[in-house]
Amino acid sequence: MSIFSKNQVKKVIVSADNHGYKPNTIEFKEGKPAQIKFIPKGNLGCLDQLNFKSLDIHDDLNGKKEVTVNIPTDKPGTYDFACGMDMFHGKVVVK
Ligand SMILES: [Cu+2]
Repeated sequence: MSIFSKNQVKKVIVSADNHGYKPNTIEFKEGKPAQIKFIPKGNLGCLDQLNFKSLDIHDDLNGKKEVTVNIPTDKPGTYDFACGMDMFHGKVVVK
């Protein structure tokens, strides 16, 4: 057993392009540190804006290699995210 395993951050890569987010549903375990790395690809259109309304996170993907979002896992819950025009959606489930 690694001494690092308990606090190791689980990272999930989500690609964003003008067709949406892949994957668009991400699950994390309650109590385990969690991050999503958004990787912008190609022409983003309105996906250049990333909004996690329930976490009050609003970020700009445009021109970036990656954008990391820390997900709180202290309690179970669902956090929706969306593009700048609220057309493309994804969700994060902590359980
Ligand atoms: Cu959009």
